[in-house]
Amino acid sequence: MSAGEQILALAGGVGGAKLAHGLAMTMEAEKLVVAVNTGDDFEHLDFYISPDLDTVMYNLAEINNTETGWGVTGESWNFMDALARFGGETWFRLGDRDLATHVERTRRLRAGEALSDITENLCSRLGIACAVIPMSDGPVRTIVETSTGETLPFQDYFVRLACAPQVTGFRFDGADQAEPAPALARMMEGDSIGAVIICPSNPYVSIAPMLAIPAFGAFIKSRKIPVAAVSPIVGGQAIKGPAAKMMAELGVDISALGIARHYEGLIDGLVIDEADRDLLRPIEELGIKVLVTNTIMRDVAEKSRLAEQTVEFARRLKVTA
Ligand code: FO1
Repeated sequence: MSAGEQILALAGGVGGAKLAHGLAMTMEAEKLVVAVNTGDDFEHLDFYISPDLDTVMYNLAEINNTETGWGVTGESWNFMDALARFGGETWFRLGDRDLATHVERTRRLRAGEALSDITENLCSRLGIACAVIPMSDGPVRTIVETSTGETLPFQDYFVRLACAPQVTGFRFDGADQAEPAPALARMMEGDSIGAVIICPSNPYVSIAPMLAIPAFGAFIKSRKIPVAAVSPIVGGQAIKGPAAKMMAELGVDISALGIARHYEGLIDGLVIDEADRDLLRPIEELGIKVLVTNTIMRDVAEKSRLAEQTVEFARRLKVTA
């Protein structure tokens, strides 16, 4: 790979998976590397579940469940129904098809394979041509700090309690000790990456866990390579998920400007929606270049168009610090 040819996209959750899909549809496969958050991973019913890897993988393979935003399309729930009859734990729903991913991933992890190797193999079997790499092979676990003083493992907060607790902060257990997955570390040491794109993922629980890994954060913060983010907040609302609720609870302005301030010093450019055009000036005053376009990705055409525009914008950016 020639110098600067690759794009490193940081993704987690539905927004990240959608833009990753757009990137995969519009770029040559060898030029795209998608690094995926694993802070949401947990062990459940004795399976190792990696929700963001699953969501990115299913979206890129075009087998994602568009109704739920997670899991596989055309899903059946016989396993869950049977488990419910035994009084088993059903708050985290594993569909019959999705279950195959967790069974196979867990088996290989227990046999000693690295998460990144397993991911590479599962993606290849699903016909995904670009690189999809977990942020780390080592464990990093997002812990949600709440106003009652209680701390919650991420999936307890997100799924079991439906994001109801008021958040005061986040912790990423294990991040200090973690290294980027080997394939990512090699890319970060080389010169193939020409730009980084932070997908419209939740900045607190999808992107922050990656940046909390020292070598990962140092690479992004080194200011050697231009970094562009796509705002997950449009018209004062999160397109999906609890980002806006979290921002409110953390006392942050729920807007693309709030996102710009959050990423200030880290990004050179921010892609914002037409609905937020009036924020162009205040964001530029932070020293961040702005691209205003339609950022809602309802279909394949909208994903591809946003992906193309974001790549072009990111490649044109100059490192500002
Ligand atoms: N999210 C839910 O809201 N409810 C579920 O029952 C659920 C099950 C599930 C199973 C496998 C998987 O890969 C993801 C699943 N998710 C579910 C989504 C997931 O937990 C979150 O969307 C992410 O962690 C946030 O990005």
